Amino acid sequence: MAFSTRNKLAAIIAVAAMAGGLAAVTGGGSPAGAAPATSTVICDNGTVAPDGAIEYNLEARDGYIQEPDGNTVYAWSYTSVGQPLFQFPGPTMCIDEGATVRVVLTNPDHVDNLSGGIPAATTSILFPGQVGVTATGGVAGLLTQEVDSAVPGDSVTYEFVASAPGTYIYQSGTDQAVQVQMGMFGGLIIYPAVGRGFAYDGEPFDTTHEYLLLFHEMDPDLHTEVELASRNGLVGDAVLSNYHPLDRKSRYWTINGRSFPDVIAPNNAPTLPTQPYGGLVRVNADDPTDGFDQLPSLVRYGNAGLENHPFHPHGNTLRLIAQDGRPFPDEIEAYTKTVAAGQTFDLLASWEDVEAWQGNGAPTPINVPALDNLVFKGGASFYSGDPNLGQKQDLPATVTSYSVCGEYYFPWHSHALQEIVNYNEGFGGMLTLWRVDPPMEEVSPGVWQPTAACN
Ligand SMILES: [Cu+2]
Repeated sequence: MAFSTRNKLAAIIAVAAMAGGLAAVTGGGSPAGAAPATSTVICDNGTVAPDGAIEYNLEARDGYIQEPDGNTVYAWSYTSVGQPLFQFPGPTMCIDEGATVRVVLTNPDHVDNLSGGIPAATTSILFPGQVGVTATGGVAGLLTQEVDSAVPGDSVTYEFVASAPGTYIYQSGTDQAVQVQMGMFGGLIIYPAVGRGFAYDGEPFDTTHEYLLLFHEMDPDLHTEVELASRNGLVGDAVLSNYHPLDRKSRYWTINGRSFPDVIAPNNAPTLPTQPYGGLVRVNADDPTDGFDQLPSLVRYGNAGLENHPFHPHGNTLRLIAQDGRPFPDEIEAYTKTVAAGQTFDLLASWEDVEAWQGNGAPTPINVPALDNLVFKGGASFYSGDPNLGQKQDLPATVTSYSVCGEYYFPWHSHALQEIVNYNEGFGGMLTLWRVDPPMEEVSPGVWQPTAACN
């Protein structure tokens, strides 16, 4: 039980600490007060080709992304053909085990800074972890077949059978120190044959709470060099002639292409038109006495960057079930996991409501700091005013609480603390929150729904 009391204190400390950071950094996205309900993974299921293959038509594109400090960064990525806007990172491919996957990559004519193709000479896609990938068309590159921008209409077709369920990334296989940093990566999820409610065989999760967190970092100086070269009409290898990967100094660290606090804005936030994927993690607390078996949330990590990132939640440990799309024989209690460049992890996140913190049980002895001693820097807080889950109390009139229904918020971030900044200003960068909502409610016999006030 000491465990739970510590958690509760951690929640209070966490919200007090985070309030200042949010107030100090105004982002392109809306802070959590906008009830970011829609941060679950957005699946691109592709289209079914006449031969039954699941087909994706992707093109290399350039465009701009926003950083919370007001900077914009020129970037490259993969975008579905026909999609009007550039997107960063590329679409998340969701595939069922056993499916044949066919990805056709093109690089349209580069239109100077108007979101056309990328001005690199060649580009490509690698599918790490997939077995028997074939690549046809284009020109032979070092690692795979590449689209040649000198050949109008050139394309490469990659094909493989989705044989191993799990979490993967896909990324450029061409001049990777440049192209992957420029943003040419995306997520790939293969669901097991038993169904999309399972991470792996025998690992069920709450399908309304599935999250993909893709890590990446950028040196904007290098992006600017590439942008200026393309604006000056340089194409192909000339674009990269002033690009020195060994001089790289990262300034922005992102989750799903966004830096905190933009990370916690909802999916498809209109203020972040080219960065559609949110990164807030949500969990419904499990009340062990209520008769409802709350399944855990599934959180998928993928590191598409060049640096390793030690990543951890506050408030509770996680259950690590797989690495690089390969399940462990037994789950492992996990706290800080260093996610190496190119690596993926699958973790289950849950919250045991062991003391009926939603206010229905006996009061828990806990010393809550007096309100005067809680820091409401900038007048903003994630604290509800009440330590019990699902309860709210009045806060000082000068304080705006982002708490919707008395839910808890905890940081979940890179513990390389120089990475939770936006160009040296904290809090920012590779940081998200997780939000613990009260247990589900039985609205009629056998029918369980999230607490209405939390939606
Ligand atoms: Cu921490």
